[in-house]
Amino acid sequence: MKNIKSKKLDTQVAHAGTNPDKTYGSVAPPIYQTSTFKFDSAEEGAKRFSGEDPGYIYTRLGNPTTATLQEAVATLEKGTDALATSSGMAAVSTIYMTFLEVGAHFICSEAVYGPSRVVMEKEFSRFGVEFDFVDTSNIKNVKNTIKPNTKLIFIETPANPTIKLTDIKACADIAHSNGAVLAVDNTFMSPILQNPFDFGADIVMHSMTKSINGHSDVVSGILVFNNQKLLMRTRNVLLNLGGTIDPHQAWLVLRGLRTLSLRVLKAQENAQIIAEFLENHSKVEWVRYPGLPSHPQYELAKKQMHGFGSMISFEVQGGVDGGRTIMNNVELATLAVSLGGYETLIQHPASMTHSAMNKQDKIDAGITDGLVRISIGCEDVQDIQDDLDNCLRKI
Ligand code: LCS
Repeated sequence: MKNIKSKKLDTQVAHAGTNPDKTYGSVAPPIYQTSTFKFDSAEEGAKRFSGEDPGYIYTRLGNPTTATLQEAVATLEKGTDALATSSGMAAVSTIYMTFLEVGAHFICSEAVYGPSRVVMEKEFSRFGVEFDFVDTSNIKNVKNTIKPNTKLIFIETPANPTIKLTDIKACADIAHSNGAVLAVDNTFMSPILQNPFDFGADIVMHSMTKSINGHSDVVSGILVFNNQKLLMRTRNVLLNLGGTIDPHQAWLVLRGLRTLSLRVLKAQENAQIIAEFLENHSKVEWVRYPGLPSHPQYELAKKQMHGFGSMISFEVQGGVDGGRTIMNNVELATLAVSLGGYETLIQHPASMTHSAMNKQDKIDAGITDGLVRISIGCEDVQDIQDDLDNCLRKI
């Protein structure tokens, strides 16, 4: 479709990404399940490698199915280009590898998806990278931590699993006045509910395992850019390190993406109702959901998000034992990690997704033993509520 960028969001979700099939007119894009591409002559092969001929060479370096997905996500995220990766963690570690080196300093939200923090503490520390994990929901902490050698600021907003928010614009201003790059993990929001480029972010990252694919059947990630220099630096690292996506994986994600706004908006509508139900329940100690006026950053949520999403954290009476009672008695919600699928998933971050984090760091970051995280799905909301109510009665 011509001028897709001028169209409304739902039209972009349905049509973004050029179908590479010019031969048969297939409506669904083909899966180019090939590792390599034939050259018509030695001269053409040389021209492809030199960049003079833009044709494909080898699937790790580029593939038409992957390109369609990248173009679609870049359009939805209001970027110009994207690089799809084999997992969300491949996207995270590619950014770290691209923008950090020995002696460089890194600032990150203290509550992020566990491995995004642990890979820095355990692996990148071996290469002499300096790092600070701070509560970026208070922007003063970022200001006080930045140093002349800070090269990368990485934030997650809302944060996994504390649902704390970080002011993207304020972080971008601090990063840029120091010559650093701001990368935003936008997984919890999807491109439908928040667009970090609008607030000055340099790179937007997603674990596409979550809402973008949305069917809990594919692991993948993506990095989106609106700056050619940053794109090319990152592209070289990704293609050489090899964390690129497979064409079949890309095709499945593109198939899931076509219903992204329908799923995200339905799950969000359900989440608002469930968050209010939990907040008013006598067995619930506290609830964190950006759509509740009780969220300490409700005003920031309204400013930088188009909606409040489908992720809720809460603690019930009895702390960790109460939380276990919920998780061991759910019938509709599934006790499993991951999020952003069509179905409701519930899990315990302290012993599951964030278990590799040091105990004190978890306490400092607000990942308490009693915190239960729920990813609300697209089921009938009354059934989700009845399921939770039934569990809460057992406490
Ligand atoms: N960023 C965020 C915010 C995530 O939630 C995850 C995975 C990742 C990055 C990594 O993506 P992956 O490599 O798994 O595609 N989050 C998970 C979670 O909360 N439960 O299980 C996985």
